[in-house]
Amino acid sequence: MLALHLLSAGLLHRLLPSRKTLRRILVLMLAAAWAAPSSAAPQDTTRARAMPMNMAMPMDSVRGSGDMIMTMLRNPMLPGLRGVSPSVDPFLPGEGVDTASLAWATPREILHVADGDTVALEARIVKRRIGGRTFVMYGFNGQYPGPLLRVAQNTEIVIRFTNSIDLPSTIHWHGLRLENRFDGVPDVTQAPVPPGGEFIYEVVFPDAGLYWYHPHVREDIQQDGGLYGNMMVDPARADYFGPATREEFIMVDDLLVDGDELLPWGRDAANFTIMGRFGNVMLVNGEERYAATVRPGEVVRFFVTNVSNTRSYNLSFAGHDMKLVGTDLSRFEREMMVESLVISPAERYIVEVRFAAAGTYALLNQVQVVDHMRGTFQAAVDTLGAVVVEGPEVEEADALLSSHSIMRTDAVLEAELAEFRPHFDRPVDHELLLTVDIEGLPILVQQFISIDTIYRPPVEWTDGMPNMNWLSTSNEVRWILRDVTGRGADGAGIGDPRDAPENAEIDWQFRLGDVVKIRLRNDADAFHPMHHPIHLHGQRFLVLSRDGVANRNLAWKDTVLVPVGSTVDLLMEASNPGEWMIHCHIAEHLDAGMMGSFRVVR
Ligand SMILES: [Cu+2]
Repeated sequence: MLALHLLSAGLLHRLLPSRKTLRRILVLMLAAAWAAPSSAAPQDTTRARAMPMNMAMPMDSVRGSGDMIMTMLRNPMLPGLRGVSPSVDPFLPGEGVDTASLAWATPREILHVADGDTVALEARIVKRRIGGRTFVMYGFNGQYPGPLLRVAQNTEIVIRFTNSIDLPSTIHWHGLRLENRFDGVPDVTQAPVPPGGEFIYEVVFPDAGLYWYHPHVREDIQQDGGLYGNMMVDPARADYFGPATREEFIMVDDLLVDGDELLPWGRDAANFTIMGRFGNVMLVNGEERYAATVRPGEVVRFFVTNVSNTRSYNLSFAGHDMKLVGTDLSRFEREMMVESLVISPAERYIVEVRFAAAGTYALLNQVQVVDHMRGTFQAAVDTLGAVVVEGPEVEEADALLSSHSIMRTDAVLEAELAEFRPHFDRPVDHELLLTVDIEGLPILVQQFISIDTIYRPPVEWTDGMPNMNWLSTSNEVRWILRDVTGRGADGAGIGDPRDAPENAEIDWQFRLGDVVKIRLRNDADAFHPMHHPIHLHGQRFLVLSRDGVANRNLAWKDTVLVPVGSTVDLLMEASNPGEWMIHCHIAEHLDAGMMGSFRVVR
């Protein structure tokens, strides 16, 4: 087996039989392994600790797609791979810290912060109780999620950040067009803040809406460990939002639990780098179940943020249409009713839901699950919580019914977009191919991943190959933004595609005020293609089109989901000087290199 490790992927392809034949062999091997799990996989607890495929999980905490993951993880590893573990040492938060000395995390507070105020945010090691088990995790000011900072548009505040965790850290203010030196990118805009260190951020809020903050160092551990919080920027315009009786802030997340512990992260590099780290426990605002109680006739404005490392969601409130109002940096041109909301990591959406009648309505995540081992698709539903509607109808129910049925347009946004419309049909300025390079994984894993690309769902809603994924680390997997500008459809039009700048080599420069068309193309022929939520720092962009189909309802965004095989055209306004990141917001893809930068100069 060790000797086989040394073989390169290229050599493998020449030596081994066709994909179809291999798939048949693998399926037979898997069938044999599944037929005799107890003899093939001894339930030794020390090995279970190291190998997630043997771990046990109480079924009461497992639902829907989480259930799917656990089923996969409990299956024995491919024959020939037992005892193989990732090429990184395990890491858990707070190793060596006396758990008894740690404070229990508390639910988030809402901090109303006025112009010029200073807020202290401290990243701490905390104890959390989730599903009857105690975990050592992280929390800003000891809270889950971190404090919700509520500010007025066009204000400026100061954040005194103290790093009291066991890793270097920073805070990135996701979506804010703030001064470059406060963007929180380690070794680009600031030195990482060492454990025990401090950093002062000056944070401005030029755009109304919903934002969030999180570390920009090892997000796969720190953000996943609980370091995230929302920022709500209340609009200067009184008519920005329509009538609603209540506001609810929802941060959706998932956590990967292995028996009584969290499944370890990689110490020096991320594990789970192919698909990203999918959790098996769904969390809303850090709790296993979301619960709200409203009265009949209420219209609730939900502010939704996806803070998961990799999981995208398809959210709905059973039986209720949602009015789609806003997203990352603005409202939509036109409000519209939708049945469900697809939200990828780091995106935000603002939706309004009218609850007419008494009852209990589940908050659902309804997705299609691909089982890469069996090559099958199936529907999966997670219940993330519920809204209970009870009591007497609210007095303003009739007025709310009529206002909720009106789809408003944003005249201010329309006027602003008029300046940009002349640029909509211009040629593409820059084109990035989103792809991957995998080398050095065990031969069977490499082959399986290669074969598995026969199934290329546009979005991977869950992890259909968790064992392979767990073994893949940033040492073997390199996710790539490849600048193929002017190189034609396959990226080979002009010059050798291998010479195209990748990730850190990308060196775009724009002038302040430039309007730039950026094409993102997700390579369906990659070794293992995956969707990518691509995030641009410090600027705002419009999603002009998907696969050549024009977007007829625009909004300013900072993060866009690019499904497998899709081409998405963005129009970016270079409105903020500095050196800014463009990267995938799947935390493990970022760790595995999927980041470049561009400069905006005056
Ligand atoms: Cu990605």
